[in-house]
Order: sequence, then C-alpha cells, then structure tokens
Amino acid sequence: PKEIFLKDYKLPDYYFDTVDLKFSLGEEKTIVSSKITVFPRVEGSSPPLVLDGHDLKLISVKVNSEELKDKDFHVDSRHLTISSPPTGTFSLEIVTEIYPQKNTSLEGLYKSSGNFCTQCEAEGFRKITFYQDRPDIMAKYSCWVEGDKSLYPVLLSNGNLIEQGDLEGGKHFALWEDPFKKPCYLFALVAGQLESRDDIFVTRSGRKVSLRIWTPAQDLPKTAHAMFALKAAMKWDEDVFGLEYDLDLFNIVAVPDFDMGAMENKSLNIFNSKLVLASPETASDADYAAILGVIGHEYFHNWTGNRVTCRDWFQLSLKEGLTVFRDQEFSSDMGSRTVKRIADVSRLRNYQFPQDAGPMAHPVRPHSYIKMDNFYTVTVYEKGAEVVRMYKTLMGSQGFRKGMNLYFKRHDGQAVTCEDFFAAMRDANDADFANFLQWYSQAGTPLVKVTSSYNAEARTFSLKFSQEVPPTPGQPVKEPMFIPVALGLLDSAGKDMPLFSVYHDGILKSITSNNQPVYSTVLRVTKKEEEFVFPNIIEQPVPSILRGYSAPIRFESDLSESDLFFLLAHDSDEFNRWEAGQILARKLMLSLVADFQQKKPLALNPKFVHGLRSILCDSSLDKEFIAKAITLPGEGEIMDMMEVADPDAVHAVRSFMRKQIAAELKAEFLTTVENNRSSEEYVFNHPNMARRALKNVALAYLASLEDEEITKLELHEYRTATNMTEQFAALAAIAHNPGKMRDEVLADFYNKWQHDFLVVNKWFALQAMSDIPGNVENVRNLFNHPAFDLRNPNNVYSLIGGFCGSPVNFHAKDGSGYQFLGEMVVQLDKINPRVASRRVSAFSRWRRYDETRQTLAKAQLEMIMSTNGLSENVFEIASKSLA
Ligand code: BAL
Ligand code: ZN
Repeated sequence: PKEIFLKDYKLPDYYFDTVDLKFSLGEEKTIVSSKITVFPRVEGSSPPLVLDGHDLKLISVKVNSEELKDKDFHVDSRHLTISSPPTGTFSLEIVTEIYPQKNTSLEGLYKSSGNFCTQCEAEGFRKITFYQDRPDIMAKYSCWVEGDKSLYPVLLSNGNLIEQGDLEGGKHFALWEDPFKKPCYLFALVAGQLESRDDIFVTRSGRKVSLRIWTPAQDLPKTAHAMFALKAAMKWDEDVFGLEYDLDLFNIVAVPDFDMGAMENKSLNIFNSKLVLASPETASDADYAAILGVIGHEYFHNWTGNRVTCRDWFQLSLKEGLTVFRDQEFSSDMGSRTVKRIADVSRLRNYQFPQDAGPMAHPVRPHSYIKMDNFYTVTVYEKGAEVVRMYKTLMGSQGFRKGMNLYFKRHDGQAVTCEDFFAAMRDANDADFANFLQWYSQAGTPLVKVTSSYNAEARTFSLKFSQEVPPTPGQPVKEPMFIPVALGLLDSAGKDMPLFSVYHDGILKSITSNNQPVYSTVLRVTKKEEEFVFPNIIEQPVPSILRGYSAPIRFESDLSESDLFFLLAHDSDEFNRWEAGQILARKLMLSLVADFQQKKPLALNPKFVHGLRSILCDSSLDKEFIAKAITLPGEGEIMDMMEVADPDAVHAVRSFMRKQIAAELKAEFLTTVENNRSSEEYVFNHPNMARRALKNVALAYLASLEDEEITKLELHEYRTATNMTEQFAALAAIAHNPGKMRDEVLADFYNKWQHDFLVVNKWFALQAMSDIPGNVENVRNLFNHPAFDLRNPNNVYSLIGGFCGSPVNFHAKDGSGYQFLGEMVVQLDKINPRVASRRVSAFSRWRRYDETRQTLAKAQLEMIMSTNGLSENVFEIASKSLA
C-alpha cells in the first residue's frame, strides 16, 4: 500500500465548475451519469486528467459530447486517465454502473434496511463515479434521482428541490440543486420509505427554514429531542458566532447502518439512528446528551467545514477540531459547563493520551497516511478541539470571535489549511503566538512539571515550569510547546488572592484588567524551563494551576496531599476541585497497585473516604458534579501511568476501593438513592439529569457490596423505573454480580426490548463490558445471538468494542480475549474495512503489557497481517502496531 505525504501536496491541474449528476436507482444495478465542466488551473495547459474511481464499471466517457475512443483514455481499478484533454474549458460526461445492494463497506452509495444512502467522506465519492476525489475541488452540483416510486417514495439530495414528478414504469424523479460550491465528500443522496417530522426555524435575518427529520414511520415519535437540539443549535450559532443558516431547507435522515456517528453533507445530514432517536423509555440521559452534541456538531459544520473546507485531508482538524470545540461549547451552554469540561477531559485522558503515547501517535495534522479513514481519531478531533480552545483561553471570548469573523471573511467558499486558521486568529488580535503552530505538527502529550516556592521575607511566590514532549514514531526529538497555563493563588481561607503583576524573565509585567486586580491569569509557558514570580503575595498561597484544563498536557506539581485536599474543598475553579480529587485518587490507586503487586494487604486512606463523604453530603454542590467527583479514575487511565500495565492489579485495586468506599458510605449512598428518585415525568434538563446521575452512581457503588438487601433495592429500582436512564443503571447494578438474579433480569430486559434495536445494543454492550471472569465465552455466545449482525456497525461497537473496554477480560492472561478480537477483525475486514481497522487499534499498545501478554497479542497482529486480501485500512493499523 502507498503512503501519502502532506509535503507532497500539489495543486490540482484541473478544477471543476459545475457537476450535474443523474442516478437511476435499480435493484440489480444503479446507473450514475455525470456531466462536469472542467477547466485547467493554468490557462492554456492540458496535462492528462486523472480521476479517482474504485469498484466502478465504466460504461462510457465523452469529452465535449464526443465519445472517447479506447486510445484516448486509460482505466484501471483505481483511476480513469484522459490522456490529452482539450485546452480551455470542456465538458466531461461519464457513465458508470455500481452495485449498492452488494456494498457492505457502507462507503459510497449503499442500500441497507431497504433504503439507499451515501457516505462519501473521506474518499467514498470515488465509489460512485470517476472524479477528482479531493476536497480542494469545489463545484456546484445538481442531482437528478429516479427510482421506483413505491419502493423509494422519498428521493433526497443536497440543496433545493427544483422539480419532481412521475416517470413511466412506476418510477418517479426528483431534481435537486445546491447553490453552494462544495467538495464531493459533502455530496449525499437518500432514497427510500421514510417519513418526516417537520418544523420551521426563522433565522435572525428573517429566513424561514424548513426543518425535516426523516426516519421510518414508526420511529417518528422518537425525533422530538433531535428537532429540539437542531433548533437550539441554529439559535446558538447565531447568538455566539453570528452564523446563520444559508438555505431554505435542512434535512436530517436517520439510518440504522452507518459507520460514523453522523455526516454533515450540505443540507442533508445523515445520522446513525442512535444519535437521532430518543424517547425517555428507550434512551438514557447520556444518549440525550450525545444527540444534542452531535446534532449541534453536524449543524455547526455548515460553516466550519462546508462553507470553509479543508485544502487536503491532512487538514482534517481544521474542520473537526474546530467543530468539536463548537459542539463542546454548545453543550456547555445548554447544561453545566464544569460537568461538560470534566467529561471532555476524561475522554481525552482515557482515549487520546494512550493514542498519543503509542505506535499510532500522530500530530493533530498528520504528516502521512495510507488510508485517511484511519485518521478520524481522538487526536484529530479531541486534541484538535483542545488546540482551538487554547486560542480562546489566550485571547478571551471576544478575541476568539474576532478571529472567527476574520477567518470567514477571508476564506468563505475556499478550501484552506490550519495555518490559515492560525493566521486569522493571530491577525485579528494582533497577537504574537511564538511557537503555537507546533501543536499542529508535533505528536505526543507534553509533560509539564512545576515546583513552587514562597519567600515570606520578599513576599514573592515563584513557579518554575519545565516541559518535555516525549518522542513519538518518526519524531524522536521535539521542540518546546506554547502552553497557556491558567492559574490562581488561594489564600489560607481558600479565597483567590488578587493578582497585579508577575515577573517573567526578570521583567515585571502587569496582569491587571482595567487597572483592577485579577483573580485568575493565564501564563504563557513557551520554553523548556522558565520561572514566573508573583510579587506582593502576603501569605503562602496554595496555587490552583491549569484551571479549566487550559492545555492538553500531562501535569505534575509538587503540591502536597494536604494542598490537594485544600483545593478539593475550596478552589473557586470547579474543574480544579474535581482535578484535585482525581490526582489524589490516582496517587492512591497507584500506591495500592504497588501494594497488590507486592502481595501486601490493601488499606484505604481514611482521609480520602472522608473527602468523598464531604463532597457527597455537600448540598451546595451541583449533583452531577458530585457524581463525577466521587467517581474513581478509570482502569485505563491508571494502567496508562504504569511502567508495565497490569490489568489484573488495577482491576483488583479499583474493585477493592469501590467496595471499601461503598461499605464506609453505605448509609449516605442509600440516602442518596432514596432522595433522588424520579418524582415527575422525564425531563431533559440539567437538574433532572444531575439528580439521576448522582442516584445512579450511588447505586453502582452499592452494587459492589454484593449484599442481599441491596439486590432487593436494585430490583425495586429496575421494576419501578419510568425511564431508561434509571432502568438501565439498575440493570447494570444487578448485572455487576454473577448469579441467577443477573441471568433472570438480563433475560427480562431483552424480552421487554427485543423490538428496539437501539436498546438491544445497550443490552449487548452491558454484557460485553462486564468484568465477570471469563466473560469472553458469554460474548462469543452473544455473537451468535439472532439479534447480532456483524454487518451493522452499532452491533460491532456494542459487542466487540464493549468487550475490548473491559481490560480484565480483553487482556485475560490466557489470551482468550486477544484471540476473540483477532478472529473478529479478520471476519469484519471482509465486510467493512473501516469498522475492522477501528477494532484493531485495541491491539496497538501491546508493548505496554507483560511478556506473556505481549507474545499473545503480537501473535494475533501477525495472524491478521498474514491474512489474504487484507484491506489497506487494517494493514495500516496492524503494521504500524508491529513496527
Ligand atoms: N465529518 C465526519 C463526521 C463528523 O465529524 O461530523
Ligand atoms: Zn465533524
């Protein structure tokens, strides 16, 4: 397979102006005709025109209405080359035949669950017709779709519906026209038996936009929340960024078989059903929140991605990092900012940090790829969002908005790069960002250490920073990064001290705002080592550093245990209150892991339990914050901090701690459950979700006691629950402990919900993720369950992804977990390479484990590599993992 490099980017030889597509949908085959207006980039030049194509049958090709002779073009499995195109603008007409019914890759045009649907990002359009399949080719499209009227009563594509009508032989057609130039990855077509929930949004300048959410008829009642989310997102983008929707129609289609979460095709977003359909009885609070975030995300792409797109796929984070940042901000404004920040940072730590420290580590803007699909990663998305957040931290909300305004003013309608975004931010704010661009090109999570000292005589407080960016594949030596460090200093009463100035490099700089002191400031750490000294600090402070997690780094400080307990109790920055508790928990867990490995008895620090009790019983705190603050760091996070990851020890220690905490705080947890039951109908709002979150965390702790009375309580909660959030939490609590009760309740749940495939996926995931010893056998049985279909990505994520999320079973020392995954990858790769390669990633960090596990995991990677007909997708991840 061929590796593609950013440094090799070349402007295209030809651009396309207009693209008129015609789809004749059939049961055996679909005929795709395209008519493209082509013009050369350099006037008068006429180099060969090379078009991409994959799995296509070429029927005919015409230039300026003349059919080309065999000698004038060349076609192979990946390209159509027209050797001597005419000079100047010309028309190109191509007819291809494709077979959507046989397309299990869910890329290009495919038919599933009775409907036609497309997915073109990143490089799926080449499976529809021959084209310059690259995002810097932006053209205006029209799309004629025709098909059987009874089988496909609804025919959708991008833009405005220009005409529709009946044709002979029971067929009908629709003609769509998109007035905005777009790259082909944003093309979409949907045809099938669908109905819509309709609504209207009036933009602030008075445009009346029709909103339609399409699903099979029986699911329509479950689209109310998605419609709410869409309207909220449209309003939010106007309020926060001044960005309005630009067409009269916005369609969303929910489909059951979809690789990704959703896709932002211009005016025709296509969604995985799990991110659209919700009712209180079938969807949890987490589902509701995810729907809000992803509906927002796809809608926000209309400006950040569609109106301004990427020059090439290396720039993916230009649109994804920015749009994730925007959806995070949207969700924060719709709920609790602190809780959202905690959730986002946890995700970064649990998924992105391991990627950044493993063989697939890559910069936010990768330097090379074999399959672009492998780079839709937590690094490009989540770390990319952190990079965007740093601009805002450095320049404030207004400065960030000024930068966004300039970005759109300069680049609307263009395909641009991460430097263009950086330049807009810099120029709009007249800012000096020194080495900030390193964030796009250097992989690896910087490790920042800080030591503090107070000089009582001089009344100065000093912070000395040092930073190290670890080596990553292809990048052995790193430069220092530009790290914004937000901080405040707490006095002995726990209040933020006023700050006026700081010495940096021996120079005193004012940090006041309108001549008033500030209580939190942002230091710019840019060197390998540097010192900041605060003058006029009248008593020894406790520093609260990296407030709001102002940079995506690993951070170590010399704060003592008592400093951390102090911050946990007093910090005005709620994120850092949570963080102080997490640092304490991580330290405690690591020391218990060492005890466990040395076969010492385990004992829990009573101060830690006391700290948890104080938080649990503090009625002034937000309930969801409490739920987060009393949740221990995940097993993956702790393993990630170990020299040699030990899944058994970490699992044993975390289970021990949970059980001890549950025993010590049993009365408080029981009261928490009692006081936080639903008393009214399900409402999707922060106070209600927070209440349910706290109740469910308490219930989960109690489950670890394996106590008969508690089981009765859980059963009561399960039976009386009026919403999925509480019913599922009770089910999970019961399923925590093996036995007859577990089996019966799991069976009861399935019987109740077997008609709803989204709920059945939850049922698969719950069992797959279970820590019950030897769970691989159960998962193998579920693989043969009639409701499981390897062709459906949601099924795969639930069962196979879920299984890999249980370290103790996936990393079972007998290799049974690795063997299961190896077999699954090989089977999946034949069906859907993109889904398969995402699963291989679970093997990537095999070198982190002991020798026995290393040998077993490596053997599976080698087995995968030796499989005949391996896809490029899986090849890339497996070979890089072995390198
Ligand atoms: N562009 C792929 C799906 C998403 O990030 O919105
Ligand atoms: Zn996106």
